[in-house]
Amino acid sequence: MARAKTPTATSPGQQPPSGVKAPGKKPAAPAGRRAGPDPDADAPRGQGDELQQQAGGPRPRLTTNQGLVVADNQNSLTSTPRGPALLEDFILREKITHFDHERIPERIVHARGSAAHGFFELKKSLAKYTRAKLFTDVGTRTPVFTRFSTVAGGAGSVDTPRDVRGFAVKFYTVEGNFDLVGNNIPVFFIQDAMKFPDVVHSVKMEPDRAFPQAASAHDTFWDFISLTPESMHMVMWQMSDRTIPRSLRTIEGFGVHSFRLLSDKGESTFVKFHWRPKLGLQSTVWDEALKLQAADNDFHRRDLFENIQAGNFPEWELGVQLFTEAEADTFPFDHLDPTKIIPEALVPVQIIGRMVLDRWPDNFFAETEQVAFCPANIVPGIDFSNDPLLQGRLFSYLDTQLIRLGGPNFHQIPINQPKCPFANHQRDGHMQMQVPKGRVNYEPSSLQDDSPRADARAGFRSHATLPDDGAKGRVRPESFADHYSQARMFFRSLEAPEQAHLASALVFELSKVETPRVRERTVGHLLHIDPSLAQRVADGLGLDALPPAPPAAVPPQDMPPAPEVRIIGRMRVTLEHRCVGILIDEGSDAAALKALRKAAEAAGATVKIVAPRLGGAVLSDGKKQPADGQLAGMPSVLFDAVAVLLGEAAGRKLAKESAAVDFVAFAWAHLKAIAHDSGAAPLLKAGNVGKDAGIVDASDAKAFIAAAGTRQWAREPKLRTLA
Ligand code: HDD
Repeated sequence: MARAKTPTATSPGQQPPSGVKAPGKKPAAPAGRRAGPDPDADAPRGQGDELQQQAGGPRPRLTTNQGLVVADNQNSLTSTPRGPALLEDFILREKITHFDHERIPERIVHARGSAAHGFFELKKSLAKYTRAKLFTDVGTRTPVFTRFSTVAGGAGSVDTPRDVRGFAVKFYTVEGNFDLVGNNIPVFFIQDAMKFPDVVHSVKMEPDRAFPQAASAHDTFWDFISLTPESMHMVMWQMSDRTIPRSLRTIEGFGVHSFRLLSDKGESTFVKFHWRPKLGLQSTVWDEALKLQAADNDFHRRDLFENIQAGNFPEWELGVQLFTEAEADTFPFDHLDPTKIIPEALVPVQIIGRMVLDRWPDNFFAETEQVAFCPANIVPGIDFSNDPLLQGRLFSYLDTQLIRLGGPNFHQIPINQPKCPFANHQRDGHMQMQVPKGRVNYEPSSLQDDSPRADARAGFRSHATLPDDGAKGRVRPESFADHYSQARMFFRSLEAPEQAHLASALVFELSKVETPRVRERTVGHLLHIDPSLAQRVADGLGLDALPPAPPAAVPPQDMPPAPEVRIIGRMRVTLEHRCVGILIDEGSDAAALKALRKAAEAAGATVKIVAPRLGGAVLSDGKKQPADGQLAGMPSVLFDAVAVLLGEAAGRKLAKESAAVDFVAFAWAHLKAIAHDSGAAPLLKAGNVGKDAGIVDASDAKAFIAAAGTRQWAREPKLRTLA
């Protein structure tokens, strides 16, 4: 059927095709015509123009990548208004081509991450041990970019699975970039980089079915783990509450490997790096972590963003453990084995500075996605150890950036560039951004005085390490053979609730494993770690009998407890930089709300108002209080503590509203404090909320603040069966 041909907009200079009405007079819009943004316009206009005018003020003009000003960003060029698009439309082609290439390969591990800018400030000089200026010049602030990540999930996966968290810091020092690429756990699954592709393949989604995403609770992971005894210490940490953190602001970070510090005289001291959160450690309970996945996929990213935007800058102390080669020789384990920690009773952690993250990136892709960390990025005064995992990493990261960022010039991307001068004779390659001048791109040379030269005094020098005795070969050192002693030390050092969580986590994960022999093989290893743990997990799985323990190359030794591995006791009892949710509805007590909010804010918390309607509710004083979130979309898992202030009628109504019942029931189940008034009593009853030190009268703001700063561990045994 022939239809009227109606233009919707034209570009300046473009004449309307003959026989077509010029824009400016409103033609009847025929059915099925192309949608145009503004058929009434005298001049070509689109939605973009309107938005610009609404926002007001001059704007930069939209151009192509060649700088050509674009007249119409709404319509492609067609032979007639309803005719085919023309290949000639270079503006459309440029735009679509660029869009088609917007994605780059995501990281094979640590794909999902969030990052922030900040600084590291040195408080205590390590000049005796190193000439690295970032560790000698007290008071100096070195800019940093820090990226946190989960390990197993893809870039679009959730923030709160049970998983290790990456903790990677790029220090832009005056002597070049130093990357401390660590995790929130101080040990690793494997001892040798040769096994890295295997452990990663096993934890990622299974290759034939492409699930589960971002989860270790499946057959291939536990198959690998149960055949890899060296992973047992890390498995204890992984199954502990460390891998379900409440916030990225409440995790520790560890450099994992031993590195070397080198003094001016070339003397070497080993060092392990520790990041300690100023807010203390805090984790979720497992049910809370699961519900957070549904409530907010971006929970950790949003938490980091909102706190930085609010000026609640997250802060960590940097600590070091320093020890000599001679001291290392006395340890009952090999410090070059990345499955071992150095207990703090053996080598204390000294705090030397602090890191503050105070600026959210301007652009996620340009910075957080394109940042390229590499453990080989070190500065004079720091060197590697022979840890075989570290040695493999020194190769892998540069290699991965070549494929991920597309070529050898990724160091020129602004987020990766050193902030000190850099110059060499490397040239050309994909995406070369620099325009080097002159004839000389080689050395030795005599044609150009300003061509860069090596500097033996200021430059990087490796430690002159003496070779070990022994033959070349593919061997695992005997000193790496004890796989269970530190796993036992970890488990036995935990507080009782933490031990129960760990056992429950193992039961949860292994219950998802379909192959009985994999489950049983894993429980067999637990016998070496702690027979009571093996029994709890076997009972939780419903095994008829304990499986045999596999042979242990070295029988486990009892080590003194290491209290530093606990979370309980290392959480700060505070509401500082935490978030309180207050549920209100029509008729809520205005004075009580005001008092509670004031007290929570004075304690350093952010307060968010939750109501059945986003528009809010009219309070007892007749004034309308807008809400920050609607009840169904803002459940209590999002808060560290909650309060419920309800008038009599609203309390009775919400007691029949499942989102409101869940609000209080889950706060109770997740061991959080709840302040309430008498109007909220029917709701608390409907949510089966019991009584304990965490359930307080809303009029007692002081008691609420004290209870809200912590979790009610004593409540837990009343609520769920712990393995
Ligand atoms: Fe790795 C990324 C931490 C062992 C190979 N790793 C990556 C990131 C962190 C870690 C935090 C993300 C960096 C970012 O935010 O961009 N990796 C560790 C720790 C390890 C470890 C603490 C053990 C102590 N990694 C390890 C080994 C290998 C790799 C043994 C290979 C032999 N890691 C990589 C990688 C990644 C990576 C494939 C993926 C994306 C990237 O490097 O930039 O090269």
